[in-house]
Amino acid sequence: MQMVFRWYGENNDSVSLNDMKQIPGVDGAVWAFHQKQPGEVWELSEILEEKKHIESHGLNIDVVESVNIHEDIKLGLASRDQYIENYKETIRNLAEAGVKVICYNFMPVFDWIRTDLDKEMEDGSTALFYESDQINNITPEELIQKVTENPDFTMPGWEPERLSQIQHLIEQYRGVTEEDLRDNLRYFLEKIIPVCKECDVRMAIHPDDPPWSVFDLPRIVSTHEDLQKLVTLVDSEYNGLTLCSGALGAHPDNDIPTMIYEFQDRIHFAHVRNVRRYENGDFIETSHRTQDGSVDITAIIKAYHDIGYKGYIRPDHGRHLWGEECRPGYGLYDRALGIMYMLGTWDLCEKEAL
Ligand code: CS2
Ligand code: MN
Repeated sequence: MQMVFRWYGENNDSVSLNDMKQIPGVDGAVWAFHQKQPGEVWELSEILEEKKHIESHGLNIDVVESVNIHEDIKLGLASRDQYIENYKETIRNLAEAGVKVICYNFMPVFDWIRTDLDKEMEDGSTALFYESDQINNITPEELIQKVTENPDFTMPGWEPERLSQIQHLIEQYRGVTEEDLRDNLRYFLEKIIPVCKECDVRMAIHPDDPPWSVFDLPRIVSTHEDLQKLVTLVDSEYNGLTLCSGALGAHPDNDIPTMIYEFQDRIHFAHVRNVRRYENGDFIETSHRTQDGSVDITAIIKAYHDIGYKGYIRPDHGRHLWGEECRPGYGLYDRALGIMYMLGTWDLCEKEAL
C-alpha cells in the first residue's frame, strides 16, 4: 500500500507539506483545486505548477480528491454532455501530469453531512458528530447555516455559492429515483471510462456519508449491494472505489473487511477512519484505534494486507487534539496517530507473513 495524506493547498490548510513529509510512511499529497467550480476544466499549465510545488517537498501528486461532478450530470439534464466533455479534458490533463487515481462522489447536493463539527468528547478533544434527531428536525437551510458558520476555512462540498441555491437544487431532485441516479452515473461512466483506460487513470468513487438518504435525496453508494451494482455499471478496473471505512462504517450492516475481499480488484483508494455508532443512529468520529469505535480497524488493515493491496491509503478524518486549530476533521495530530496505528498493524502483518 502507498500512504498518502490529504492536503487542501497553500493558504487553505493548517497542515503544511513539510509537516506531512515528517509523518513516517507518507509519500504523497492528496490534492485538488478547491477553488474550481464543478464542471470547469483543470488546465494543464495550472496542474503542472501545482505538481512542481508539491514535488519540491518530496511528495507525489498521484491522487486527486476530488474532481467534483456537476449537478446537471447527476440530474441527467441535456446540459450534462458539455460538462462530461470538460471532465474528459480534465482527466487527460491530470494524466499528462502523472495523476493515477481520481476520487469523486455522486451524492446529490450535499457531500458529507454532520450536525456538529466540534462535539466535545470525554477527554476534552473534539470531533465531527452526527445526531439523527437533529437531522430529522432541521431544514437543509438551517443545516447549511450551522455547518458553514466556521469562518476559518472554506469547506469542500459546502461551498456557499452553490448551497445558496439549495431550495432550487433540492427541488430539481424531486422525482429523481435511485434508479434514475444510477442510470445517470452509468451514462457518465460509459463516456469517461474509455478515456481513463486510454490515459491509465483510475476512477474511485467515494461512498455516501452518511450511508443513507438524507432530506429524501436519492443515494446509491451506501451499501454492499450498491457497490455490487456500481462495479457492474461499467465492467472495467478503471471504474473503481474509494473504500471509506468512516463513511460506510456509520451503518452497522456494512462489513468493511468483507467488502475489501470482495471488491479487491476495484479498490484504488482506501480511506481509513473509525466511528462510534449509537443505537439511535447517531455517530461520532473517534481515534483510529479499534477499541475506541465500532469499526474494526485492525481487521481492515489485515484484510488489505491479505489481498496484497498495492493502492493508495490515507487516514480519513481525525479528532481535534491538543488545542489544534484546523479545518474540521483535518488536523495534523490525530491523522498522524492514525497513520502510525495503520502502519503498526500492517508491519505486524508483514512479520507474521514471514
Ligand atoms: C469525505 C468527503 O473523505 C472525506 O473526507 O468527507 O468529503 C470526500 O472527500 C468526498 O466525498 C470525495 O468526493
Ligand atoms: Mn472518506
